[in-house]
Amino acid sequence: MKTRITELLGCEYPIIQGGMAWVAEHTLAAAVSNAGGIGLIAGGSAPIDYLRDQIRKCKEKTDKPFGVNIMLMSPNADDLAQLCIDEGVRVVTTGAGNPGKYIPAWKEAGIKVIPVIPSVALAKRMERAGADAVVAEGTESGGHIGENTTMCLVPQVVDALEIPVIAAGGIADGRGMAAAFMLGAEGVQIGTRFLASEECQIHPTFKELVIKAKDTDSVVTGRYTGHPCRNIKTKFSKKLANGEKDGSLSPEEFEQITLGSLRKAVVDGNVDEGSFLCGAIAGMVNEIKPCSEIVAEIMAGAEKLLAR
Ligand code: TUI
Repeated sequence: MKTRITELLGCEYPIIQGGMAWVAEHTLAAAVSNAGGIGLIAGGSAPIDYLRDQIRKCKEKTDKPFGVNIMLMSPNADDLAQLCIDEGVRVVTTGAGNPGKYIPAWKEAGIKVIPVIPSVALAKRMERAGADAVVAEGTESGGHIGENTTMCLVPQVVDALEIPVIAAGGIADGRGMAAAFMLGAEGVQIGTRFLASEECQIHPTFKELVIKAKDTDSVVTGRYTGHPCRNIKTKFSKKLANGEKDGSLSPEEFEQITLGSLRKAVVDGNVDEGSFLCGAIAGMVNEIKPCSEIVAEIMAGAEKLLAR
């Protein structure tokens, strides 16, 4: 399948793996790239040496293009942004903020720049700032989210921009991909489906929570802190949601008890104190498979529908 996204990124299929903080490390990224998509390594709030090591290890595992996600709320985003230039990274996606100040240097270095955006206004700003494409991310996504849904956001962003649009949020199979293309997207970004992949290095408890999740098993917490996050429902995330609703947990207390909670979920599988970030589509993810099978199934499903 050829779109402006496969041409821009030099990949076989227009499927980009989400740059999930703490989750998206080099094994997963290399597996998705080797499957024909674009794997991403998440910079998150990682130390610079960790990300450098991950980029180099990924290059050892694949000769296909892969990228890095820069989480702009990270205190060391400046250093991680420069590292991408120094290490010859080919694709950068960004999240949780406006990457405008980094775009000129990334473009100068020949990096393809793809900001993740939750609104038309920010999408337009990113196009004007020189972005090569955008990921229009609906509120169905896992992690830090905006308010608009994929179904509403994607066609409006497509109408507002000249550059290609990648749809994200609630896509986990060929039907979702075909639907996104009907809305005008030329690529999809997929996170939750890859959580339940063989190559994903998260704690087995995290994978089990994804596989067991039903349609109603995701919850958004932290709206009152200004950083709403979609999680799998657990005792911990329900406690946060209730504390927010009934006022028993102040925003400061919320920030305090969620500090380090991504690591506790991903590395320790700690269901009492961990935040298991996950999209609303988890109910449809029921089996752990290799990334190559996941990508092949999504592509086969989408191509069949789009050929009708
Ligand atoms: O970034 C994400 N998803 C994430 S980042 C993350 S780590 C984190 N940990 C604690 C608190 C917050 C984040 C977990 N999941 N997705 C892309 C995304 N970007 N969603 C929403 C946005 C966004 C929001 C505001 C992008 C730009 C933006 O701009 C505001 C401005 O500066 O105008």
